[in-house]
Amino acid sequence: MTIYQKIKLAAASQIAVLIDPDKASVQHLKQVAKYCNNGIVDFIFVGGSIVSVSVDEVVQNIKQLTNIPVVLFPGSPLQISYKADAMLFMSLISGRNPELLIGHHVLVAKLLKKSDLEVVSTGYILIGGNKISATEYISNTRAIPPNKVDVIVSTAIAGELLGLKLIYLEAGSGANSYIDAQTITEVKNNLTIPLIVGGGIKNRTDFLSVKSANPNLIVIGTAIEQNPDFLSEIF
Ligand code: 1GP
Repeated sequence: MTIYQKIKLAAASQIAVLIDPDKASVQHLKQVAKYCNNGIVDFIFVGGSIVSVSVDEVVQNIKQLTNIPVVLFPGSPLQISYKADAMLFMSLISGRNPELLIGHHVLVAKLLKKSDLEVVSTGYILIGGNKISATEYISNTRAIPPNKVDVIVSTAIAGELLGLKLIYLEAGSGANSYIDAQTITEVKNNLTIPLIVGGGIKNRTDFLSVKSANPNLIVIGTAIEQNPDFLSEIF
């Protein structure tokens, strides 16, 4: 089964832990791997806005600790590792920065085409309130305001119609608020492709709220960075 099929076919929301390569000490990875190996975590995502270590090495370290799929969630083309199982090939469709809509993709297209990496085209939609997230700043784009549900839904539909295979609703890493269940449901009801949701999940209540909308995959980063046992607390 491909990674894409695994994301698409699960009946209930699956969980991905986002590993920021700069914060991926072996000790932290070991703590996270414990939850990967007992079936609580379905995927490990690897990526960040700014990275100062080798993503390749981080992926290799993860691979030594667990067999669950490692999916690249690259903040830039510098974060590609052919040791990963798949890569989200993200187009930042909430923004109007051509480099992040198609430019960076052109630079690495030939390399990806001849690699064995499973490449999953993903419409990345950044939703944000008053606080400017690192993603918003670095990408030089504006997030869609959370109350503009019609714009969020229309953007997701446009992504599907353009042929993208996944939609990722992103509140931003460490965001004050996660994406509300009603918005997720509205988007989900308008899509036939799988939906990933992440950003700002800080406690069990936040997690259960996102889960109630049943997206295909829920991504958690910061809360697990701060406390790997968060994973045992949310169920
Ligand atoms: C960020 O969606 C992910 O890209 C996870 O966000 O770090 O807030 O969990 P958090």
